[in-house]
Amino acid sequence: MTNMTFPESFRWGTATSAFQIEGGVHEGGRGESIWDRFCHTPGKVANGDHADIACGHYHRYKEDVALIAELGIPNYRFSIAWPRIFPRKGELNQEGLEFYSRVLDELERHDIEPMATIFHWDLPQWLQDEGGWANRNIIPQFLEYAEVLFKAFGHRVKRWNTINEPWVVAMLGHGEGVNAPGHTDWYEALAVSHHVLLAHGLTVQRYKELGYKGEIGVVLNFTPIEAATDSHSDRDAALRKDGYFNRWYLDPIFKGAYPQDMVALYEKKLRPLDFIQTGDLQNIRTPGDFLGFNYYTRSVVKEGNQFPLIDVDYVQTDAAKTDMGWDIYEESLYRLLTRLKVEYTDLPLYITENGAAFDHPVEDGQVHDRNRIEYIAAHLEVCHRFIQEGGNLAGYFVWSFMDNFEWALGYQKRFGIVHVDYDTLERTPKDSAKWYAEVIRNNGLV
Ligand code: GBH
Repeated sequence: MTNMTFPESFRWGTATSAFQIEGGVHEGGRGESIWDRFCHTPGKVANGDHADIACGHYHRYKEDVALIAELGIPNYRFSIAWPRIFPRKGELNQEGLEFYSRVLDELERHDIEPMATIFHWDLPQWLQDEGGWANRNIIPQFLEYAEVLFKAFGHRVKRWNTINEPWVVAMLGHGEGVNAPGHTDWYEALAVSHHVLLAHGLTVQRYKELGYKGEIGVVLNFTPIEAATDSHSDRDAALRKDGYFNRWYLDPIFKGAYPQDMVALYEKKLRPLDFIQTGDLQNIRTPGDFLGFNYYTRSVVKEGNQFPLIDVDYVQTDAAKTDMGWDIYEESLYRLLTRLKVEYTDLPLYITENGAAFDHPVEDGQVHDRNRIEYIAAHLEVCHRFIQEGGNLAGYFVWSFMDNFEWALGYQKRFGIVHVDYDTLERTPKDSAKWYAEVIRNNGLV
């Protein structure tokens, strides 16, 4: 019989992002985002799916917040759509601010604490037209946007995420090209990565300068890497992929320097990283008040040429997989937590996303998603172990509150603990939602 009680102060939550759930893309004065453009470019998103309607949260936010409350989930992480706030250059849209103000009203009415993400990938198209994240001039624009949010909501939102997953913005958006804006230029991707990190650091500084007392931090995505064999060449391959995925973000934020082995490799493969200017790394080294991170899976690699930027091959394992094809492997979350503590930071950690894509039908108003429950339970067990051993894990947010638009994969992948019928937009809490409600009530696994 397990009895895994979490600390009283532990924050249980669930997460979403604006573009993935809101819809209403032409409403409330919202402008176009790079993801609208990407969705409506043939061949970019599976099945030609787009997010014009998505979960219809723009109109159903009251119902959604009420459901979060009914499940007893005390923390809700959501993102603010930049194109609702600045639909066009220099144009501040009050209606956009009012929408999020109404969302906050509902959260307050139900005693749910917000955690707001300033940027979760939906860049205004007008900014992309000026070069987007590849152009360093985006940084003052980001700071202006962040400051508008702080002034509008800083007294109501006590926990901020600057940027969700710099690696994805940079590498999937500008290197691999599977995400908007769909560019495939590794040098550009590294410049983007740098500008995103800089925007993060300067935003934290701005928040503090303005005198706000809440918590602010970045959200990184980590994929722990394992070598397929013990050979030197495979271990080096794993080190490179770890550099590419993880250290490239952790090292500048916590140690004030990019990892030297990766700088040397990138400069050899590409060209000198001349977008790094004097003083940048001091500004990036601004972790803020916590480290948020998203964890889904590990990756096993060997030396090879499948991925020429870093000379690695991806290796299939026989671990059970989610519908994303990702290994279910909670032990690497445990090792990751430990590594963050030993090598990087004593700051509170938040798991700002963890969850699994599995598809189950609605049967008699129920959705029996046992494998999602098992996935979350297994990951919570290692969280508990880490806390027992003195680890500073402050909270856990299930991705996602409801099924939603899974970016380039469209609506096929269902991460929600609440099922969404995309024809009727009806919400049905899955077994996992009821189970998670029980976990929260018990403050742990019993
Ligand atoms: C998050 O991205 C996003 O924040 C969220 O919007 C999204 O819906 C959610 O996750 C689910 O995808 O190729 O096997 O090495 C997660 C993105 C997931 C990217 C893991 C890297 C590595 C898997 N990351 N992935 S592998």
